[in-house]
Amino acid sequence: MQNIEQLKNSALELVQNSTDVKQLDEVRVKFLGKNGEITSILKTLGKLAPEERKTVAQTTNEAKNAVFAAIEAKKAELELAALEEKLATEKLDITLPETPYNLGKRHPVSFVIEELETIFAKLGFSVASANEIENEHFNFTALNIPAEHPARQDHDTFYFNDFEEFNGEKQRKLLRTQTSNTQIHAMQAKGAPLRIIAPGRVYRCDSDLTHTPQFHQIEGIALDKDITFSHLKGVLQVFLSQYFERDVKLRFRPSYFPFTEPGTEVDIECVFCEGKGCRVCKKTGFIEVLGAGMVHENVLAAGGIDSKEFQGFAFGVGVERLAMLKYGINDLRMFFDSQTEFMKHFGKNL
Ligand code: 2U9
Repeated sequence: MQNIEQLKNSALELVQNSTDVKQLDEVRVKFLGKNGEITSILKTLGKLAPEERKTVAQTTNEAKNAVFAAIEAKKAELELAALEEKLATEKLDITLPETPYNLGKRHPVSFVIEELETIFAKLGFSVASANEIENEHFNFTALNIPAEHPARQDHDTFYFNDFEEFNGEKQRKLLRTQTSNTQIHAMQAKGAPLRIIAPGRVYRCDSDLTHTPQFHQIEGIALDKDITFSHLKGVLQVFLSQYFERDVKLRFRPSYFPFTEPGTEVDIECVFCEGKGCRVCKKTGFIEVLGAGMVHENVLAAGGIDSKEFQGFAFGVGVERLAMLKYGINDLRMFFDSQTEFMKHFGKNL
């Protein structure tokens, strides 16, 4: 019993004299470890006479608990002291350069599409999409573009060699030349009233300074019982003013598109010279931005819509063109060159 008391006292002394956590752990192992000096006494209890066993066990357990509690308390004390010392001496060098990393940027086409989706969402339009591989019916016939129309000729359209059956006829497959197939599919699937925009990739066999074989469009359509040309004017006024972040002045010129009647081309007052006349607007004060009109009755019929009950407007705009005008990008081909410098300059942080 005296031995146990001595053992406890020497353990407690070693605990108190420990100056770091490692030393403290050595004390724990020495007394309370698997073969520790206090643990060993507990293991020999069986050899003692029953009347001795109880008191020895009790005293040993008390010693064990006291040493364990002292170790825990000392450990907390040492850890706190170490932390305080670290906080007092450690200096953070905020002038060190950051670890360099190359974060990508969003392509202007992507963020312009997102900007326009946000604007049109506020006007009650939802976003629709359809396949880029289409057949002649959905790309041309349904849009009132007759077989002899120049846009159908091979030089404007990328055709595939294969055909698919539609309306009992063989339809040649192609890469869509505008996103309008989306609206035809939506009319057939959802009917009217309908208010959607169709952003997406389109393809035309054309390549020069101002044309690339692949580009992006956003088209929109609004069908209801009482939609008029005034609604078209109002929607375009809000859309272009929000996009260009100023109160833009619009000019509507009569124009012809097979899928609209009447049709119009829409200009904005030149964003570079504010209408005074400059090189960009060729001294006219206006820049052409989009085409629009009231949806042709043949197109409504192709979408399964009764033109006696429903009518509406549609418009189409080139995404790259809008991006060039707002962000001062002067070469269309830069959008597709995959030059990282272009993205660093015109891209948007994610
Ligand atoms: C349906 C009915 C009507 C979409 C329209 C235009 C006029 C137009 C051009 C703008 C620049 C194409 O990218 S561009 O070269 N688009 O001028 N687009 S009306 O009319 C539709 C579309 C779908 C069912």
